[in-house]
Amino acid sequence: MMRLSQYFLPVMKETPKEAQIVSHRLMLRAGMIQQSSAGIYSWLPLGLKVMNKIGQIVREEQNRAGANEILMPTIQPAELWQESGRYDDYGLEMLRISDRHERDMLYGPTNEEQVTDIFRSHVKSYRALPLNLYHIQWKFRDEVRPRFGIMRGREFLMKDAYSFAIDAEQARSEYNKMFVSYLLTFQRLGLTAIPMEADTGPIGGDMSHEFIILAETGESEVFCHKDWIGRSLDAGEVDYSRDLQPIVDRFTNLYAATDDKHDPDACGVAPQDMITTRGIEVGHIFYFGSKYSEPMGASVADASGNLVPVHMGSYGIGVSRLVGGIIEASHDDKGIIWPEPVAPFDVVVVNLKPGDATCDAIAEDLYQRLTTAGKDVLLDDSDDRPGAKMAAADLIGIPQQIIIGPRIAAEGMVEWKQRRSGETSNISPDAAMNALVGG
Ligand code: 5CA
Repeated sequence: MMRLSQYFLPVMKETPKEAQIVSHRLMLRAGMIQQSSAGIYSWLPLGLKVMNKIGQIVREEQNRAGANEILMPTIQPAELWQESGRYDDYGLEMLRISDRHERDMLYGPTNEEQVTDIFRSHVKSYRALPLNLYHIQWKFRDEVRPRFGIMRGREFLMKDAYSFAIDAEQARSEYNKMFVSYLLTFQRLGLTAIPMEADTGPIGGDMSHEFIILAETGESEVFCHKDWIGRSLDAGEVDYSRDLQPIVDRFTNLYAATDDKHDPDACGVAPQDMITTRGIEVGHIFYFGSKYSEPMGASVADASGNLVPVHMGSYGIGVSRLVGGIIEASHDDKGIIWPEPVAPFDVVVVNLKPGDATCDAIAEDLYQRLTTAGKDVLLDDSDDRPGAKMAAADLIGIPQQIIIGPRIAAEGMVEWKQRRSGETSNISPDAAMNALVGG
């Protein structure tokens, strides 16, 4: 619950010139973020609230899949990366720093080494496996071309999970758990994210999928079968204690590929069935066996007592990128349209004429009643012009609006507007309670 008069929501009327894509423009206009330097942003209350909601959904689905939440530092010692051999390989994308004792440190671009160090300190037997550790933490990558606001930032929030398994078969089953949990996570966020076979880049390994949402402004060109549209997985069908391979097969049998993997001759999809568009990578999962465990000595005793390096995988979700990705997938010419699960508020009550006794009474009453009924409500009690207030309500994309102007208030009515459909109707405050809360 929040009163706009007490909320820091620096909405902009003009379209910012520096923003090339719609999500960046809308995030700036809706007062969600502010640039600090290239690719580095402050998160303002509205932006932070949405990002936290996304983070919480990601967390719930990771926990459901059996992963353990931890929190590793942003600053890591260079030694760990020298052990794995990546200190030199990672190149200019890694921000290297030294502390007052001139020890080499770095701002983590990812955490394979750090988590392998935690693992090897504690786990000595196959009995503790499989194990999956994850965190939601800031990363820094000194991208050559940071752009599109928080979509390709230098500092960004990532969920990264790391699985440890005794052999390739157990590793595959860990991979499958994350694969399926990603399908459910993105679905809860109101997105269709399509898993596509992918290159592994600096993370390495030989099995990998990118999860991509379709959007014209995406950075990668993608090709997928038209039957992908509207596909979903029923959460009730997922039991993490069982073999998930049939579900994974179902979601990998239908063709989808990024341009670096696409082969028009071998894809087996008729041209009229193929969608060619662009996409945003919101998640990426990897299986890389013993790439880190071997050089770093992360071995455990197997059932016959032999020491074997563990099989690892890592699984990323771009939590801050998703804020922009969701806007790319859900907006109109008036502004953002938040899917309900990530909306910063459930309802905005717009009092068009604060100071008018009737408007004030109805607005305050609905604000209290909706809040008591468990809704997160923003009350626009500001002194702006009515037109500006209605435009701001559309811009910030809260799913339900209750608009209270002096004319209809005098008749004891309010206007109920649904942001997505644009449908409006004049109803009594009691009917509004019914419509928004039910019962
Ligand atoms: N260690 C692995 C998995 S945990 C890893 O780092 N994978 S990644 O490089 O593919 O990144 C995971 C996700 O972070 C990507 O899918 C993307 O959604 C997000 N991401 C990567 N780079 C950026 C960036 N510069 N700005 C915003 N999000 C990014």
